[in-house]
Amino acid sequence: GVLTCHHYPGFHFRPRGKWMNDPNGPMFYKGMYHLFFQYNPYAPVWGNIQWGHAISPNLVDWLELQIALSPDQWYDRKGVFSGSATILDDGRPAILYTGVTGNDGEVQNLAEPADLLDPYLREWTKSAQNPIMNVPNEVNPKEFRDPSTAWKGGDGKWRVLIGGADASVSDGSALVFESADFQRWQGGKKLHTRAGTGMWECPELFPLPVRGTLSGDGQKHVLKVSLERYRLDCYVVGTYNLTDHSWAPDDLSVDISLAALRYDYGEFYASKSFFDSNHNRTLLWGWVGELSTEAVNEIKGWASIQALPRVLRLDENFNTRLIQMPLPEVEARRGVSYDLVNLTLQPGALLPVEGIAGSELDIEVEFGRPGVNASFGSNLMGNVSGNPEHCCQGRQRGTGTGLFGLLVLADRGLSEQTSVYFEELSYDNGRMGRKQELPICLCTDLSRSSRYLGVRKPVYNTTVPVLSTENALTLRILVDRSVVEVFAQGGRSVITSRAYPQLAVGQDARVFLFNNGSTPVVVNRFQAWQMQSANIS
Ligand code: DQQ
Repeated sequence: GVLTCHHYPGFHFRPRGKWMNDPNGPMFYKGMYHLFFQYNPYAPVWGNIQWGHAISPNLVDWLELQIALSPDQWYDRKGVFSGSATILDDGRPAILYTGVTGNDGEVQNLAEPADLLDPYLREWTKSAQNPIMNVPNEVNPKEFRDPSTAWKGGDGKWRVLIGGADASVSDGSALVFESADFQRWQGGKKLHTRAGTGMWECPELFPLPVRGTLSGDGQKHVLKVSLERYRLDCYVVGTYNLTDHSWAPDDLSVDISLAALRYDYGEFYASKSFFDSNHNRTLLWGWVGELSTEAVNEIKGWASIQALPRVLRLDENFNTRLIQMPLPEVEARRGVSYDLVNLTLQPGALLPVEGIAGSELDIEVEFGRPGVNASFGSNLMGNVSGNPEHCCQGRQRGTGTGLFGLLVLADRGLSEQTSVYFEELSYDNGRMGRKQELPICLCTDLSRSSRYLGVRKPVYNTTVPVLSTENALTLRILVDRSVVEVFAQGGRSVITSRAYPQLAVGQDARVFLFNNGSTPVVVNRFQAWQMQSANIS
């Protein structure tokens, strides 16, 4: 079958051209948000990479502008790769980006607005000094890319991170370059490195305020890298030394690796944060790819979207973790709504929600926790990380005391359904002779999400740490035609996925509540809104 226009998102950014990947250079400048992105205007596949550009007053409605940076110099003729924007002391923005040379060398370049009086900053001038950094000896010159936003230290120097790997592309690192004037850069020392993690793409280091503490300098610094080898974005909360400008993870057991925490346990990569001075918050963008094959993308003519921006903050309860919540501005798109309270789902229940339908929805639901166990949380919650083996495998393992959630993008006959659910497992640990509780699992099961061929339908899983004092589990689900973004327990765990229904589109896209566990589950509150599409032109 052929995929249809039903899958084109309504309130997620994507350009009118064919292909997009990483978000680049997000910033707020003179009342306007800017988003640049890795862009191929000619084909719905990666290639011809340049910087597209769009602006927005509210991060929801977007106006796409002309190409900001195209491959027109010897140092970027094979690609204008990822980079970031920095607002300089006098308020001027500057862009640092990676160019790919004719022989695949990766070099760092500076670009500045051609006309500061143009509020849209449509034209950018590349510096006559480009390229502006030398690749360190121990770094592979073909694996040296993706400058971060720069930060200024107490010593008055700008510092920036570049991603790198060694000659065998085995050890990844984040390299620091320094500059007094943002024009000439020196250095290349490692801020952080890990053997065997492969190339570190799109590294960044950014502060987040610590609430409720008066200790230290009142902030933590988060290192984020995109692990090319595993195609996942992981982060580590750590401490930045203001004197020697070093940084170290707070908890070494969750240092950058497969054991580190991830922003998202679904389809989400090459993310980039920025400080939104308009609202005093840190926002995160991320590239969400397609789960369809290249052949299918050729037919439908476009590929990739940007995730809805997320607000980032530190988790006060689990101090190595971040909380992520969808951009509050998107709530202005909420239209017709429907709610339910105090609904008991008996074991085996599968209940169509009759009051609302659609393929653009915002849903909030709170479940009472079945079988709350006082010992739960205390001994296991501290070491939740990575992907648990026991999650989201259906009922085969152990006896489910909980397996409940929602179906979205489901047709009435349920031949298509995207299943989002919690799984609270308990299994008999024979050796210990007692029941042990596992952390709560969060699952997005796409295995029945589409009747079309040529799309991948994985089951995504992760865990959600839950305090023993919390007696409810919450989900926030944003459904946007082919996008399903799930934020569990107030943003402690996130899974973004893509689904391509054939039947479950428009008013035929229904919502169901279900309980496949062996004990009743109470839906304390269910609220859903139909979403109005954004203006993206
Ligand atoms: N995408 C860019 C690179 C970056 C990668 C090229 C990450 O700069 O390392 O399109 O997705």
